[in-house]
Amino acid sequence: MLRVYGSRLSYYTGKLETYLRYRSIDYELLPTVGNEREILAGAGAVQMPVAKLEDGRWLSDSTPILAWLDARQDAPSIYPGDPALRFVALLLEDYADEWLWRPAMHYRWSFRPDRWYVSGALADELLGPMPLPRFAKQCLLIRRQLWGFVRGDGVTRATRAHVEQGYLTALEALETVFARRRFLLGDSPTVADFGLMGPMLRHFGQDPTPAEIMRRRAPGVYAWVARMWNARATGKPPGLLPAVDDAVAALLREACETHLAQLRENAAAHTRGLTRHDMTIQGCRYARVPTSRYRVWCLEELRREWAALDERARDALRPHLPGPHADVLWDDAHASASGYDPERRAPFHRAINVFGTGVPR
Ligand SMILES: N[C@@H](CCC(=O)N[C@@H](CS)C(=O)NCC(=O)O)C(=O)O
Repeated sequence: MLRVYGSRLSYYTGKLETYLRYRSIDYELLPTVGNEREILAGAGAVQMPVAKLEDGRWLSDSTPILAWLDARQDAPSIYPGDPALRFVALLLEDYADEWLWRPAMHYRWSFRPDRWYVSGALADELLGPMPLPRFAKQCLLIRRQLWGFVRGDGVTRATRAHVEQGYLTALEALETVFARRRFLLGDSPTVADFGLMGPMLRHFGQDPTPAEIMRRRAPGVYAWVARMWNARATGKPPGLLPAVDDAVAALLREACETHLAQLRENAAAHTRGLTRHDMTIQGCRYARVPTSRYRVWCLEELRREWAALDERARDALRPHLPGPHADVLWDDAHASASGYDPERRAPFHRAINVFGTGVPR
């Protein structure tokens, strides 16, 4: 039995829960609030989710948690055996984790119906014992999230349309994929599907405004969210694509133009010691976004995966990884040292939040 500290409304808790259900791993969902001291001491950072094994060890960060759990399964892996397809899956997981986060927070907290629904649910779930009226708890939550993760993360009148377009583009690409097959890369879910469940399950598929957009524009994606939630490993060979098709290529192009461009700017800012920086993504200028040491580590991990590929896999991938953004994967000019988890102990490391101590400062 795994103890998972998180929330029924949390992005990365949804990703982990989908995986645990897929593998039929028993877990108990516990609140983070009220257990902060224990979590901080055991896991290094208070974030959702963190998990505790029966032997007392703590696990942090959904990406290494999934990798660690999956390596222990006596069943076909969610990481594709083909090295090129494995890289595609890892890149899409990171794009889902770190790029779609901004539109997910924007839709949740910028739209009135969404923020009142979510703040009410979070107030009940997380802040129950706090001696304040429910309305006051909701106001506290809305202020923290809106100023921290929306306005504090570069969403302004100038960038809002681009932020929303990021969601719509993902929906369009995924709708094309799910018109052809059940999961992103074939007949079984890979880590790319689990990664995309982060934004798609608890935010876009559940918050009123983006969920209505999903139902109208991409009913195939809406059905895939339910399919993923209900998916159980069968033990059969995964039946994945022999190579990237045009539908996945469209998503990869978007991931390069957005997420890899963001990782490049973030790494450059980190090297220069900047706590905030400007970035231009697909022609849209974001001012003073917070620099993330955690995302420097994400880039290091992707670069490590790229460096481990043989020439055949690289040749298969290069046409789908457009420059100049994808250069960040192989060009040493973009290398930046996070100094995070140097002993490679994740998910049993001392974790850090994506931004400083939680919300951007
Ligand atoms: N990289 C981590 C990110 C976890 C994370 O940032 N979770 C959010 C909630 S979904 C959180 O706890 N944010 C901290 C805060 O709001 O202070 C993972 O993949 O698990």
